[in-house]
Amino acid sequence: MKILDKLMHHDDVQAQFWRTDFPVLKSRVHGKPLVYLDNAATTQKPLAVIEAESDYYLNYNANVHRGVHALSLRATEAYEEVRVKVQHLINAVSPDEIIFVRGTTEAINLVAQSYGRSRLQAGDEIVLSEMEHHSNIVPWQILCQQTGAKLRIIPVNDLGELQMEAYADLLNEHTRLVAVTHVSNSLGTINPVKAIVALAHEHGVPVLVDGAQAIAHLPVDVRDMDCDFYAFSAHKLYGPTGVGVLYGKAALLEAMPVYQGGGDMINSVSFGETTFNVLPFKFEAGTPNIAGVIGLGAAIDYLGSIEWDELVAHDRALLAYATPLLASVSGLRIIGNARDKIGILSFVLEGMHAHDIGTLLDSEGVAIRTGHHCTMPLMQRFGVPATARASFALYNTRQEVDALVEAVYKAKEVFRP
Ligand code: 7TS
Repeated sequence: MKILDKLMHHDDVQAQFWRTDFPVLKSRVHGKPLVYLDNAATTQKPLAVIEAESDYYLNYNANVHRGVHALSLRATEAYEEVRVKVQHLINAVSPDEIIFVRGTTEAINLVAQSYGRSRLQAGDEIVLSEMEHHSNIVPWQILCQQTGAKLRIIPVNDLGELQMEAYADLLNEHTRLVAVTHVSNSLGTINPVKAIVALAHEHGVPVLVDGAQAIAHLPVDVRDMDCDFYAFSAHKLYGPTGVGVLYGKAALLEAMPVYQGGGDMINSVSFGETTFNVLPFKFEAGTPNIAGVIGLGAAIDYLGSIEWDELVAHDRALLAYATPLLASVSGLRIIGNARDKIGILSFVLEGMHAHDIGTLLDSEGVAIRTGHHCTMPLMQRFGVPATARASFALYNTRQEVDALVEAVYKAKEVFRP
């Protein structure tokens, strides 16, 4: 125990050091030091990311892929360098497999409307799980309305884990696509994506993995996972909002029809016929979020200065510290107790609505998210309308967990009958 304490302490010292890179963490809220535990919604940004974006606007703002002038060339170079950084971050084969989009949501809609709409028809089936975020449900429902395909749902057990036997049973000759989350945003569950992909591939079915919650918590290797598509948002990876990535295997992306039409995605246009650009530009219509992409590059560089082992160990240590502390609060139930999970703690408190917990915690400076977390089917599965959710990032400390637990006790006092 002593050794564990020491290790955890070392871990906290490290987090205190990382904190200094994030200017907003010095803020006070309602006169209290900010305890930011809403990282699954969006992470805070290190100064390096903020400066990279402003450096672009201050020093070389220009459009990409179109100008021969110096600023445009510099902007294009900076933008394209990030594609290579993303390629290395997720171990894609080629930068052509990296499509810049608005975020996870747009990445999934792109696959649904391009890949899905061109290939699916009535009677086909798409397999999702019960723990999906709405952005990995609704695009498929729209596709089902358009094509007559049907959704099949992998159930979740009481711990919040996918039931793999049920998944195996769902795969059949009608299955055309599997779309599952790598990590649940409401439960923290890490899904066995490699096994999920392998099983689907046995049936010749491609798999889209929603990596929104995984990308900042786990090393991601799309080649090892062998997924066909992988989607994530920069803003959950210490980067800016409004930008994200769709990874797709080159052969699949090549064969897919274009998604949006406009500038940059064409080869030549006449009123009679338009021919399209090559990968990855074929899927990037219009002026992209150049500053956002450059900010994403800075976020990847920032994370590159930290060992994954350290990040994962810190996340696990915080979760291991916080879980028993919260669980010991009388009337508190943790939703999501998967054996393999990241630092996300969803809970309900007897006799209190989640929104009241959120408001009372806010008055103590503790920022958490409350509600259904865009996973309404999962809330139904657990028989709750909403949860309160604390989610950790690299800069969170045990001290902050203590502040959370203390604030929960205070909130309970307010609601004592
Ligand atoms: N998929 C998962 C698993 C998510 O957690 C989210 C966002 C998305 C997709 C959508 O990402 P976006 O960047 O396109 O919006 N999740 C959350 C959350 O848990 N709280 O706020 C947003």
